[in-house]
Amino acid sequence: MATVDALPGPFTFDPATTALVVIDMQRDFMEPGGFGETLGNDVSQLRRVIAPTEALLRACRAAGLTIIHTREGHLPDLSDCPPAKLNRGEPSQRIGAPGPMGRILIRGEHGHDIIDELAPAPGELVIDKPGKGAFYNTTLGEVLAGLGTRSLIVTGVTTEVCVHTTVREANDRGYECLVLSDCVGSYFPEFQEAGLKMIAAQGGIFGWVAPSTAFIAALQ
Ligand code: C5J
Repeated sequence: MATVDALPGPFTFDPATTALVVIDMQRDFMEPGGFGETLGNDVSQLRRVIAPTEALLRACRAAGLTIIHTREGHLPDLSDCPPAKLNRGEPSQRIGAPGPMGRILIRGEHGHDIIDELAPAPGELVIDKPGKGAFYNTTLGEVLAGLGTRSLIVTGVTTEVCVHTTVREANDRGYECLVLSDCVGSYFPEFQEAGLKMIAAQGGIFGWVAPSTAFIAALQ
């Protein structure tokens, strides 16, 4: 077992039953011209997450940890995108509309894929998800059950949307979740701060929070 100095208290995990989940580090959220920018966001806010996540991936690969990447996106015919999601934003820039990186948030398009810096290594799992949570309408639950996973180390974007939704889903399913504060990002600094506080408040109501350096130190 290993222990990380975290909030609201020590996070103890067994690397053999722990998986790193890297959420939605896609061009569509991270680069100009994608889904994130069409919703009016400043995508440069997310760039600071890349370097610590690269270091984290190196450490997790060296330690032999299970690594899972997720991508948010939809089928080309949009049959998996409910109107409540589709009808957001300016009509010419909605999900499925053509953009500089291909159709916005559509599987198989350049913008939908993970940024080059954090590209999955051979053998790492990639879970495509139509929603904000990584468990909704995906095989993630079955995959984790098959691996005997008990703890999740969660990173990615955005803190208050897909990271929060996934951690809440995971917590309800019995996983212990550690969110790495410097490896998650929001377009809104105030949401980043509040989003992290919400996880660890109330005795760790749905998880723990620590910097990636503390997790890497515990892993070694
Ligand atoms: C959003 C995400 N923000 N990956 N998706 O729409 O957080």
